[in-house]
Amino acid sequence: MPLFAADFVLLHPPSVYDFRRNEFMFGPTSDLIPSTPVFEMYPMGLTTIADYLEKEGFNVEIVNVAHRMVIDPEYDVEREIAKLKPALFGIDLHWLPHAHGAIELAKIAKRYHSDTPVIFGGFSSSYYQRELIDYPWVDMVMRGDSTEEPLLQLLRSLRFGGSLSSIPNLTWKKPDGTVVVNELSHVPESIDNLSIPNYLYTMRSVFKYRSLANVIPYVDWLDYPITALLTSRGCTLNCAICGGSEFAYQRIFNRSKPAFRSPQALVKDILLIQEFSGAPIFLIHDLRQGGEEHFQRFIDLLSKERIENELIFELFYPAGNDYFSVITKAVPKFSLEMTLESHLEELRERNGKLVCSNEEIETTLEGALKNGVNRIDLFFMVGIPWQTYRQAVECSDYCRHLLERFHGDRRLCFFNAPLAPFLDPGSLAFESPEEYGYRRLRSTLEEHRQALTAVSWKHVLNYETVNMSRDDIVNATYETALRLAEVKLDFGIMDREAHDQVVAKIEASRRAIDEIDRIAQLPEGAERRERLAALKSTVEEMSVRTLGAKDELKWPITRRFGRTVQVSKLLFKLFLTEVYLLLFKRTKLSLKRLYLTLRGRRPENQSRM
Ligand code: B12
Repeated sequence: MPLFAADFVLLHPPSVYDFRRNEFMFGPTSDLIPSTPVFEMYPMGLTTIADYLEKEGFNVEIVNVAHRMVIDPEYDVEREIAKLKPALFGIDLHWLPHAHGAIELAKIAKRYHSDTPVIFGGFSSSYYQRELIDYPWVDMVMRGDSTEEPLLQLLRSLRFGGSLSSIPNLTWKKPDGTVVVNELSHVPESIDNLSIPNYLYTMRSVFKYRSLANVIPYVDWLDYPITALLTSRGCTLNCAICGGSEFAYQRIFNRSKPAFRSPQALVKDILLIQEFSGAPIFLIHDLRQGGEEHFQRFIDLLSKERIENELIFELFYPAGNDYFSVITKAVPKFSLEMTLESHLEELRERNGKLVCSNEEIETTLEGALKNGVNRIDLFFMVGIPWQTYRQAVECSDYCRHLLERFHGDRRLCFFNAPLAPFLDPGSLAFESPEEYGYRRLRSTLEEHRQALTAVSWKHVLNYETVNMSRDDIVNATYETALRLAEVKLDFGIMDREAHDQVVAKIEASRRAIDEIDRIAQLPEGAERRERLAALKSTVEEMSVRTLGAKDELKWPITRRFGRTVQVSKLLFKLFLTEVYLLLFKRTKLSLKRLYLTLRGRRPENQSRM
C-alpha cells in the first residue's frame, strides 16, 4: 500500500464512449446545462466520497475521462486506465445517458486489471442494480444517495480483510457468481458532515494527483467558474417526470424524507467558495422545502456575513415580497431559476411542479424584479405529461405576454428544451406511463445502452406521448426555439445577427434529422457509411447550444476567482491538511497493512466472503 498511490480510482465516463469516432447527433439534449453533449460533468458526490475516504487515510483519485476525451482528441483512454493500479475502480452511472460510456469503461478496466473489482454507483446504478450486476465487467453496485460510509467499510474490507455481507447498500457477487443484495439501510437523516460538492478535496487533488483536467467539471469551467451547492439529498415534491422526486427517492434510495443540509453548513460552504471564486453560486433545490424557519435561519446567518458572490436561488413555489426583501438584505446580488415546464396551469398541475395560477407566477416575477433581482431564468419543456404540440410551442406567446407586462424587462430570460434524452427511470411517469400520457419505448438498462448509439437524438428518446410522436417532440422543440428567438428579437433581447444564427442552426438541424432518417432506410453498407460520415461535422455542430444563442445561459461574471491573499491562505491550508493526512492517517493505514502482510495474511482473498 504505497504512501502516494490511489486506493480507489473514480472514473467518470462520457455519455457514448466512441463519440470521437462515430457520428451522433445529440441535438439539444444538453442545451440547458454547462456540459457538452458528452455530459462530461461528474456527479458532485464523487468529491464527497473522495474527501470522506481520504480523511480516513485512503487515497482517492477522480479521473474525468469524459472531459479528457473532449479536450484532447489524442487522449488514449485504454493506455491511461492500464497505467492505474488501485484496489478498486469506481464508475458512476448516475445519469442514465452515461449507460453506454460507463459500461465501456468497465470493460476496459477489466481488460487491463482482471483482478481489480469494479464498482458502480449513482441514481441509475441504484435503479438498475440487478441488471447491472449481471454484466461480467461489474463486480459490485453501491446503492443509495449517501455512499460515503458504506464505501469506507468496503475499502477497509478490501485492504484489511472482512466480510462483504455486512456492508450496507452493497450488491455484490460471490466467487461462484451468486449475486447478494445487502440491505439498503444506510440512509442518513443528517448529511451535515459532508460538503456537497467538496471543493477543498477538488483543489487538494489537483496537486496531489497532478491533474487539473481530471477534476474540471465541464469544458469551459476555467473561463466560467460557476459553483453549486446541494442543499438537500431528496426532495419533497413529486413532479411526474422527475427521477429525483419524493416517489423516486423512496423507490430507488429507500429515502422517505429529504436530508437537508443545515443553514450553518451551507453558509460555511458559501464562505469557503468565496475564498477561491468570484462567480455566482447556485443553490440547488428550494430552501423553503426545509420549512420557513430553515430558510429564515439561513438568511439570518447569511446577513451576518459579508457575502460578495451572487447567489442563485431555485423557486419551487411562488414567492412574495417578504421573500425577496429578506434576500436583498442578505446578499449583494441574487438571481432566480424557475422551471415552469408549461405556461398552462392545467399541465403544471398534472406534472406536479409549480402548481399555482399564472397570476401567482407573475406576482412572483413582479416581486423579484422590484426587489432588484439580477436575472430570472424561466424554463419550459417539450414532452411533459398530456401536452399537445400546440400547447408546447405556445409557451412563446406566454413569454411575449410576460415581456409586455413587464415592459420588456431584459432580466427575464426564457429557455426551452425537450424532455431528453430519457424519461427518467424511477419517476412516476416512467413507472406508470399510461397514467401520465406516455408510451414508454424502452425499459431495461441494456435497451437504453443500445439506444444511445442511435445516430440522432430523435431515435435515442425512450418515449413518445399519447399526444406527440417522437417526430412531433423534435419538431415542437425546434419550432418553440424559433418562436422564442422571434420574441427575443422583437424585444431587443437578441440582436438580428444572433437571431439569424439561431434560425440557421435550427434549419440545419432539421435538414440533418431528415437526412439521417433517409440514411436509416438504407441497408448496412458502403453508401450508408459514406453518407453518415459526410454528416459528421454537421451533426457535431448541431449538438452544441442548438436552441438559443451561445452563452445566453451564462451570468455575466465580473471577477472569476478569489482575491490573491485569500487564495494564498487557502492553498496553505490545503497544504497543511495534506501533510496532516499523510502523517496521521495514511501512514497508519500503510503500517497496518504492512503488519498484516508480515504476519502472512492476504486480506484481498478473505474479503470476498
Ligand atoms: C443537481 C442536479 C444536477 C446538476 C449536476 C450537479 C452534479 N455535478 O452532480 C446539473 C444541473 C448540472 C444536472 C444536470 C443533469 N441532470 Co440532474 N439533477 C440534479 C438533482 C437536482 C440533484 C442531484 C442530487 O441530489 N445529487 C446528490 C446525490 C443523490 O448524488 P451525489 O451526491 O452526486 O452522489 C452520491 C450518490 O449518487 C452515489 N454516487 C454517485 N456516483 C457514484 C459513483 C460510484 C462509483 C459510487 C460508488 C457511488 C456514486 O454516491 C454519491 C455520494 O454519496 C437531481 C434531482 C433530484 N432531486 O435529485 C437531478 C437528476 C439527478 N438529474 C437528472 C438528469 C437527467 C440530468 C441531465 C442528464 C439532464 C440533461 N439532459 O441535461 C444532466 C446531466 C449533466 C451532466 N452529467 O453533464 C435526472 C437523472 C435521472 C437518471 N436516472 O438518469 C435527475 C434525477 C432528475 C432530473 N431529471 O433532473 N443535474
